[in-house]
Amino acid sequence: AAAAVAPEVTVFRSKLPDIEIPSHLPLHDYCFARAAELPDAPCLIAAATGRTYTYAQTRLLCRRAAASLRVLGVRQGDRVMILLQNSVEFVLTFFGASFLGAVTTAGNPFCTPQEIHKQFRASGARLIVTQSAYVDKLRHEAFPRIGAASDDGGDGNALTVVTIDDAANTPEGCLAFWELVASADEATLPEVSISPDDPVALPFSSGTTGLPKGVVLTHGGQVSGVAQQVDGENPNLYMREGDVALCVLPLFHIFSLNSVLLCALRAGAAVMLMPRFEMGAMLEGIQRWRVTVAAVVPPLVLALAKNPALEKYDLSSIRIVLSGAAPLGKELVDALRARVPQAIFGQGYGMTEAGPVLSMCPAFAREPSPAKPGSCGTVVRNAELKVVDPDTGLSLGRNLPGEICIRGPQIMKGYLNDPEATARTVDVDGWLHTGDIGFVDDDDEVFIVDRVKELIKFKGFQVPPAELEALLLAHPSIADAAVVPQKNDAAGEVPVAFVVRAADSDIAEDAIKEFVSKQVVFYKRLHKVYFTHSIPKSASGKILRRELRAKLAAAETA
Ligand code: 4UW
Repeated sequence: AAAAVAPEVTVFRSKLPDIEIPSHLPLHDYCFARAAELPDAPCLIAAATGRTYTYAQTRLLCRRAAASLRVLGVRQGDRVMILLQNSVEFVLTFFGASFLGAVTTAGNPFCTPQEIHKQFRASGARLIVTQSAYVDKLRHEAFPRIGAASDDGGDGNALTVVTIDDAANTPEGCLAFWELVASADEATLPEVSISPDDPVALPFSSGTTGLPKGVVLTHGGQVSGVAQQVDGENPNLYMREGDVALCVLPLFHIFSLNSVLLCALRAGAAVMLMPRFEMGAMLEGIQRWRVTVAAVVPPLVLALAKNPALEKYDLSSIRIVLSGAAPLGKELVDALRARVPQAIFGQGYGMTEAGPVLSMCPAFAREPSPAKPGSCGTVVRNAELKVVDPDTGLSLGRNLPGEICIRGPQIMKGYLNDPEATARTVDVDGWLHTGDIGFVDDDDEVFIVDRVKELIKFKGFQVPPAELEALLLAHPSIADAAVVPQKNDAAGEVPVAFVVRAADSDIAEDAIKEFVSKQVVFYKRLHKVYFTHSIPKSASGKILRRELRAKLAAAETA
């Protein structure tokens, strides 16, 4: 037999030279590397209170938070859950855990108790840092009883809950964050030896299929992911001291955590933390603190472009508008560009599992090069990107759409306790398969045109169809169901369901929608239910989602 010849692979790389990545450093030392040089530079700005924290103060408070967590029993490798809006306490808990070699899993505080519990249980966390407003969710029967480990009746299962509010408002059984930090002594912190392969963050993502899974991101991986954006002679995302990054996108999502918080700290910039999106407060904050780098998602660009109040604010400090997490159309950019004419608009393309950035707008570089409208920029440095035929797996050349794959030191270590899902996503050669369909053009720019994975994105938030399908199938009046994305101007995509009623059932659309909304966070709510006689499936039983999407598209144009 003829010797097998390896098929030719077209690999796309950055035109910028590779950089030296200090991946031996733990993430906290890497991110605070400039704290000694810039002790008095602003690091965190709490927009809600107007308080600012310098680099020296922030690093010290992070170490005190670490000492507090240690007093509460957190050890290397343990998981700590963060259930907070963007806040100083989020940052302190994240780095506090990192200093101990512990791992944080950040959840969306707006989720339902059941949704929070799934992440809590899967992560194996025993301690949650939250706000008193969310403590009732943690009193749900699914959770262990809240209390100190010593008064758990000896079963060792009590849940430690730390709340960030005024100590006077600490709910029963909970501990006050700032009391703990005030009495903590950073000098007691043990020396922990952290290897680049140790986990530091555990965001949840459904990836290309199925239910949300813990994505194991390591110290070395996150250092690499940040370095690819902001390190080197010619950083791809050029930030420096004096810059102020807008942090309004939730820190429990990887875009904000990595490309805003971690990147800004590494660069010596300040981070303006906004607890939630509120237009007036955001514009006020941008004006007051002279925000220079605004990380946004397309629905935020839409809201800004449409808002007449913009005229009343001085937004002239903004030099970069970085959009990601969902496609950004040219019309939308043009609509906002008129209001912020001095800024460079561009996109990054990220995925939780990819660590997160695959490609970034080259116009954000220190030595910028132009990007076309609609492009997601060029592949980051120290990484390889290829495009493969989704059916044959064979590599495709320029301008040919296929599944985008990425390889490099920044990608996830794998899914937590799920080697099968990991193997489906990262192949034996180390390529991470994104489930996104796109191409690379003659100028090395990446364009995303479609998605082959199951994921639905509502305003950039993940909506895993499998999760909604499981809820629907649990309803006695539903025989079968499939959930797919439908295009929507305001949200990008919304989840809609195809439902087969059980024999003799005449359940109505509203009843189904309500049944789902009671169990899920707002962005997972069904926007429409289409009743049908059967769900199209492949011979192996997989839902033929493409067929259902085509049906929707046909109905829209009809
Ligand atoms: N255009 C079209 C895009 C784009 C996109 C993402 O929730 P996840 O797992 O993760 C993210 C992360 C986004 C991100 C992180 C860091 C960063 O700098 C940046 O650029 C500004 C963006 O969204 O969802 C991953 C999926 O979201 C879609 C795509 O389908 C991807 O697999 N997606 N960015 N610019 N689609």
